[in-house]
Amino acid sequence: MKPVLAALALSLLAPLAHAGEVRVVVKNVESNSGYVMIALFNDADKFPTDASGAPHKAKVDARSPTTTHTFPDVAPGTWALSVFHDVDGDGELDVRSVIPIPKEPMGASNNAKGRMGPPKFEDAAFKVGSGATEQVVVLSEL
Ligand SMILES: [Ca+2]
Repeated sequence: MKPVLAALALSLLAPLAHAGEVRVVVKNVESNSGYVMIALFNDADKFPTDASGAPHKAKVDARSPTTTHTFPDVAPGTWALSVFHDVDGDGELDVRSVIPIPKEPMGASNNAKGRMGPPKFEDAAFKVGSGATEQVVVLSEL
């Protein structure tokens, strides 16, 4: 391989080599029914519900009382987790019909809670470096 190509190959590999890992421990999962939906956001405007702002997403079989998932290859930076228990397994966060608040248990990193609304990105934000990061999210119902 020519030196230029070798340098290019290295520069392409470098971001992966420095990527971190985010281990998510979801607690207070009430039952084994449905899925635990986990989204890892780096876009504050999309957090916590617009999945287009979440480059990393996972749909994990619900395991009571604790469900875990690990996201590999997460770019270093500021991230926030949004988690909910999709109890009926329809892939969506069910909301109440009269007042639009969630009726399935949910949570966020740092266990950030919103006041009269969803949690804020800055409250849920945590840093990802090149190593492993563990976040414990305790689900609760509103
Ligand atoms: Ca649902």
